[in-house]
Parts: sequence; structure tokens; C-alpha cells
Amino acid sequence: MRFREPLLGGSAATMPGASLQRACRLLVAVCALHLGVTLIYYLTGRDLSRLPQLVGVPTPLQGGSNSAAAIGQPSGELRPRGAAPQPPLRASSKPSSGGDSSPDADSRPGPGPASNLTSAPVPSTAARLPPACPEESPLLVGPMLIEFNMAVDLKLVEKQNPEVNMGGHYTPKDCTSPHKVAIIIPFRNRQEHLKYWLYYLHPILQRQQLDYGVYVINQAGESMFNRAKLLNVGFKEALKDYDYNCFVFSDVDLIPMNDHNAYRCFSQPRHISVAMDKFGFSLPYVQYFGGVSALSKEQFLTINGFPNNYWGWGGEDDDIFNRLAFKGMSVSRPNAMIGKCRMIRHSRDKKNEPNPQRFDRIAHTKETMLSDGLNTLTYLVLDIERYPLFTKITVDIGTPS
Ligand code: UDH
Ligand code: NGS
Repeated sequence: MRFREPLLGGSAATMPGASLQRACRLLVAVCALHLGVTLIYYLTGRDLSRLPQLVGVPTPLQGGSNSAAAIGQPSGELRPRGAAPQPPLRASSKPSSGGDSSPDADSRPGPGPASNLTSAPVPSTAARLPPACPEESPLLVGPMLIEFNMAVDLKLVEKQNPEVNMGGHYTPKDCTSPHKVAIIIPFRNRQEHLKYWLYYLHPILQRQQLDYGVYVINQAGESMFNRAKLLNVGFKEALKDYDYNCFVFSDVDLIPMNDHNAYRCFSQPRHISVAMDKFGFSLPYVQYFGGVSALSKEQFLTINGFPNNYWGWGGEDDDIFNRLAFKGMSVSRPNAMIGKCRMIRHSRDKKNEPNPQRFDRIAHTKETMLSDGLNTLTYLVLDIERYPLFTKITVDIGTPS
């Protein structure tokens, strides 16, 4: 009895166990408080998480740097119904190769370098590159009328090609071309032919969606002309300007008659002027590699460039063909319809008479190609002039040794 009363009455403080009773009450109060606070946080948390599903707007939490939206992973709940997935950031600034030229080939969601990005979507230079150009340009028109009976006003040609930059460089603005092409023209005293070339070729090359530059390599002085050595100089000098991966070597007096004839490189060295009017729109002989041709940087380096030792007319193109054959390459060509081209008729140039040594030289390409080419090229650049439609490099290439 002595123990029951204090438990029911008001004088518990004096009773034994009163401290324990107070402690228990305190504990119950603390637990209730904890339960209440937990309940409030729990309910608040549920409401925040449901917001995006309800209104389709990303919350600050989901817009953060680690959210699915930020790293470009599929996030259907955040996307309005029917909307396309956001393209991930491009992982590399390198344009895709010709083999995979689909415009959106780099922007498909899924596993790959782009989906590993975890940083916030800060636009990089690569992200701002336009998509890869298509394998075949949609701008081509096919057969063209080519004639040389009108005067060409270069000022007008400049106005007609406003997107060509100073020095004759053009980059497509709507797509990224994998074809970074330096066009090399061997030159001396052919200004009228050059005007026709610029008039016809600039629109064609732009329609082909090439990233290209035009280099006129002008031989200084009056000594014997040397086409192949000038082309070697063009290769070296153009690479000082830009990271070209392809080189088109073109005589100044040859114009294609169909813009499907691509002025770019292929997996094998390319012969472009395969159906010239002066040869009745066919090849003069199967191994003919003159006029206009294209070699990738690798193909050109593989054959040690072109010979430096052919002074005067003839044989240097046959030597180049031999070099390709000795290195196990074949020649790629368009068909004779696509490959039709016109040559501007002219008389033989002074100091470009037929080279009497050419037959002997082409008989020894296999041995000479190792010691006559890029690895032995010497020249002196005298002037570099940047005109609106081309870069002219005047060079002293010496005299026959
Ligand atoms: N080239 C010049 N200046 C010259 C010589 C050649 O610019 O003095 C350049 C030019 O780009 C030319 C190319 O080198 O297109 C090849 O010149 P070439 O003389 O070997 O070739 P082409 O076939 O003439 O044009 C060959 C002689 C034609 C004689 C015709 C007689 N009816
Ligand atoms: C061959 C020449 C080539 C020349 C071709 C076409 O005979 O350099 O004719 O010439 N080879 C030799 O002389 C060894 S053309 O009719 O265009 O003047 O490219």
C-alpha cells in the first residue's frame, strides 16, 4: 500500500520511483516530437518529388549537374509526350569520316563517349560544329555548259562567291566536311586561263561541300618549267596554312563538265580528268594520270611525293603513276560521263619544250623515287600573295642540274 499511493497521487516527487516516472514522460514527449517532425519532412519530400511528373517542368534538383537531363540520358518523365530526346553533347571536334556521313550520326542517344559526360551542359566548340556533310552533296546540278568565249571579270567573280574567304579558302557553313582539300595549280604566265578556272571552279567546289583552299604555285624566273616540282612545293606550303588531308593537283586549263566529278580524295589515288575533250572524251592510254588528280596526304607521303627532276614537258605524270604502282596502289576514276572535261586550247609555252630525258627517267622510277621527291625537295619562297579567290605563292625552284 505504501508504494501504490504515490503512483496515483500528487506527491509523487517524494515517493520512490518518481525520477524514473519523469524520465519516461520526457522520453515519450521527445519521441512524439521526433515522430511529428519526421512526418512533416516525409510529407514535404513526397510532394517535391511528384512535381515534375505533374507539370513536366524540371525542378532545381533535376536541373543539377548530376541529373539525367544534364548528362543526356533518356528521361521520359521530364520530356513532353511526343518530343524527341535531347541530343547529347558531341564528345569530339573531329568530323566523321566519309564512311559515316549521316548528318545525325553523332547525335544518337545511347552508350558511347557522349553518354559518359557528367559535367553540366556547358557548350563546347565541338558542340557548336554543324553536322557532318552528307556523302553526296544535295547541291549538285550535274552536266554543265563550259565555254571559253567570254571575258572573265575577276571582281565580278569575287562578288559572285561572297563566302570564299581571302586567300581562296571556303568552309561549308551548314555542315562539317571531312574533305579538307588543298587545290594546287602549277603556274607561270597563264593569267587568262586562271580567270576561267576561278570562274568555273569556285561555284562547283562550293556545291561539292568541300572545305577547300586554292593555291597557285607560280614558278619565278625564265628557266625550264617544272610542273611536278611546283606541285611538291604546293603540298608543303599548303600544309603550313591548314590541316589539309587531301591534295588535288590541277592544270590551270582544265575544267570539269559535270559537278558530280568530286574534287576530293578516295581510298585509292584518284584520277579526275579522265575524259578530256582533246582526247575525244576518253583516256589517251590506260596508265594516263595527267591533268587533274587527287592524293590524300598519306598517299602522297607514301610515294615520297612527286619527282623534282622532270624539267620541261612530259613524263612526270607517268612517273607518278609508276610510283603509285610500285607502292601497291591502284587508281580510282569516275566513269567517262561524269569525268568529261574541257581544256582551254593554247599553243606550247616557252621554256616547256618536250624533255628529251623523260623516257629514260620513267624507266627508272622504282630506284629514283626513293631519292627524288619530298625528301630531297629544295626551293625558296619569294612571295605569298593572298587574293580574294586564291593564294599565289611565287617560288624559285632552281634550274635543271
Ligand atoms: N603551265 C603554266 N605555264 C607554263 C607551262 C605550264 O602555267 O608555261 C602549267 C599550267 O597549269 C598547265 C600545266 O602546267 O596547264 C601543264 O602544262 P603543259 O604544257 O604540260 O600541258 P598542256 O597539256 O600543254 O596544257 C602541252 C603542249 C600543248 C601544245 C599544243 C599545240 N597545239
Ligand atoms: C604522254 C606523256 C605524258 C602526257 C601525255 C599526254 O606521251 O606526260 O602524253 O600529253 N608521256 C611522255 O611523254 C613519256 S598531252 O597530249 O596532254 O600533251 O601527259
